[in-house]
Amino acid sequence: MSELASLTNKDGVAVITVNNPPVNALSPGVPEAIRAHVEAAEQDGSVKAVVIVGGGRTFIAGADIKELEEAASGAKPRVPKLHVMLRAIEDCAKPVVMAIHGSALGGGLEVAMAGHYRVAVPDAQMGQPEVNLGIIPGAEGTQRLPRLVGVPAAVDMCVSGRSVKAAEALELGLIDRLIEGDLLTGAVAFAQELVARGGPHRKTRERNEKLGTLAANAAVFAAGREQARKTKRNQHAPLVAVDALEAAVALPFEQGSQKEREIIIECLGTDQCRALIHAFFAERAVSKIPDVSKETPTLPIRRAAVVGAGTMGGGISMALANAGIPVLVKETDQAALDRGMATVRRNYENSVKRGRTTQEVMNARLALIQPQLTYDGFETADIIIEAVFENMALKKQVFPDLDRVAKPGCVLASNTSTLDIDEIASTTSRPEMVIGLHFFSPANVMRLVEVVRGKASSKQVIATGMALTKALRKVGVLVGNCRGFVGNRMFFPYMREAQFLVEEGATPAQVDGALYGWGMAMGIFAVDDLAGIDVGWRVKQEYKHLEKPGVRQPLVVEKLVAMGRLGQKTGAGWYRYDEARKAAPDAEIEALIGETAREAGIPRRTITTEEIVERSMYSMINEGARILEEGYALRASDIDTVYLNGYGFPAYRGGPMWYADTVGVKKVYERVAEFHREFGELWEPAPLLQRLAAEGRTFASLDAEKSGTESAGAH
Ligand code: 3H9
Repeated sequence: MSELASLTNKDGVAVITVNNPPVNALSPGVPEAIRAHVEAAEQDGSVKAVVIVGGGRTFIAGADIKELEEAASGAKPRVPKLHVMLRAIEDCAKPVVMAIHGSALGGGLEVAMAGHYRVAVPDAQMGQPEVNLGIIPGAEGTQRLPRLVGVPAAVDMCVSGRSVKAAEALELGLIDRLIEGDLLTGAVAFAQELVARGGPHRKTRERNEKLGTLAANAAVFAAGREQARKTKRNQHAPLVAVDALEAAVALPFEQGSQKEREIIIECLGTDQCRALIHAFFAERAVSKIPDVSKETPTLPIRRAAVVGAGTMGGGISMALANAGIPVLVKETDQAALDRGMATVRRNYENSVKRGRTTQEVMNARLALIQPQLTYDGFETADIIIEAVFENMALKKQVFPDLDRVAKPGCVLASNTSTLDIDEIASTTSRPEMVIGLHFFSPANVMRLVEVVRGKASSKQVIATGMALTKALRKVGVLVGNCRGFVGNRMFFPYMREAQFLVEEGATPAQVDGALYGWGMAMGIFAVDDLAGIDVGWRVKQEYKHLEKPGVRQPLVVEKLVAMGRLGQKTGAGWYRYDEARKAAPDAEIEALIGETAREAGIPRRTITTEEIVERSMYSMINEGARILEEGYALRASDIDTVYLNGYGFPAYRGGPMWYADTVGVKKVYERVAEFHREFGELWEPAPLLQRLAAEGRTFASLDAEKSGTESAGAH
């Protein structure tokens, strides 16, 4: 029989083990193999019960997303059909017990729910995360889940995509028993108890007692749709997941399943689904670095040190402590150190208040962070992360000190967001040990870390930086050493256009409203106010010497800095803020913008939402194309991953480069060329954008073509 699942007999219990590493996805052949073994077990007189278990690290992580990708792209219009296998399991005359460890997600949970019983180890996770891929559960999950856990919990799980741990699953009725010891032994024992107890063994599809009526559930469905609109803004799948769940209540099982199938097929045809599947694989592609193989040995990071206890230093220390890594934090004066530690403590206290962590965990984490004013103990650190002000002169003072105190083999990382990592490395005797680790604020929360490769950074140091981001449960993206790296280099033109747009007649609230409505997590002016207007301003000063005379520069920001309107922290920036830091448009700013434009002779006009979105997105994409061509990002999909995890770009649009493909590279190029004619040299089309447009190609095709052949920042 197929190797994708094996069958053994354990004291009268048939054990079917799924073997499709790494995550036992239901790839072609797997459902067939499971079904064949179930049918064989049913026929075998020596078998009294069946246990289905996942081989390796997990139960079943779902349908094969590669297959879904093919269906969504139209390459293979076949939606995986798991129903025949599910029916064989559920109709088996002998009790079928699902033994769950690791993850039972999507199709994995759907398989589990077709069994008559489920047992799980305490850290097993179960969920229907399909909405994160722009689809709904498509193998009767929307029909069986409410039958097991009730309608409200099923709506919550299918709309949010969140998974539940075994203890919650037990409470909900999703599983029947927790197994504390060896899973297989416990599952077989449970199956034998069932045999001794005798039937009937209920089919999930026939369990209607938790469904209730449409009328009784009307408020639940309304709340589910509201939850979808709020938490999955602009997204289609979470809303229609509620339709499918409604069908479970309104219709008999067969018809409800049919409705579910129609909905998933419709979802698979959407841009949102294609974009979200792209985002899934893009995030996993970042660890594939052509010249730094997975086998590259990494340096163990057991102890860390951070220089600077400001917003970034404090957040980075928390991220390290959260991963169980003890960290020394150094500041130059006691007041700054106390301020930094007070913020760290407050952040943890807030997490406890919100129920995200416990007092015990908070205490343990705080105990891992040691504040100090000296470099004492830095010689024991495996990595030192510098997080001082974004100023080259300052960094050049710090790194020689680090070089002096660090042990050989210690990684020296800078959290710079824009500065030249090679210049920083040149102040040490060991540039091969230096890399950038650009965390995003708040560093204890944001997933993105740009791992900046200097020209001398060793492969081992790069592999260590990437491994550390994984250990911190973050997404590390390798980028080359150019001004602003990937994220901020693209953010500069995005910010520039936003400021030009207000000078030409839009208001900050109008620009932000257009971007938020389009899907960005926040408007760009709101972001600038949150980060501090002086932060971007200081960076601009570092590069002032590179500005070309005669080329237009934003004019208002300089005035804001001079007025001390630095954003939320000063109560005013692009907006005015109340005590609760709630933003309101400010007539004073609008007058200042108008006056500045008049003085500079910039004609004011009505700006449309479409123009705001196009100038914002296309300025980013044009710069992204340059970055790609110059080799500072390995793949277009890496650029997307940066934007999805660090800049609040909506995942259902796939990232800036994927969005360009969705709009059509030719169309984007043509608009960029028009803006070039209208606004001048800042809009000069990137040669790569022009070439792809001429050849009728996409950024995705470029990734596919060059996969495995180039390296970020190789030059
Ligand atoms: C679904 O089930 C629809 C159904 O309703 C039926 C419809 C008809 N397929 O994440 P990792 C690969 S939708 C294919 O690094 P971890 C992944 O690309 C699905 N491949 O591991 C990577 O490959 P590579 C619902 C998959 O330990 C490797 O496995 N299910 C799949 O950090 C390791 O992955 C989900 O959405 C898959 N289903 O995390 C769950 N899953 O090494 C998606 C993973 O070549 N998966 N791969 O880069 C996950 O959330 C995580 O992978 C998991 C493990 C938590 C399971």
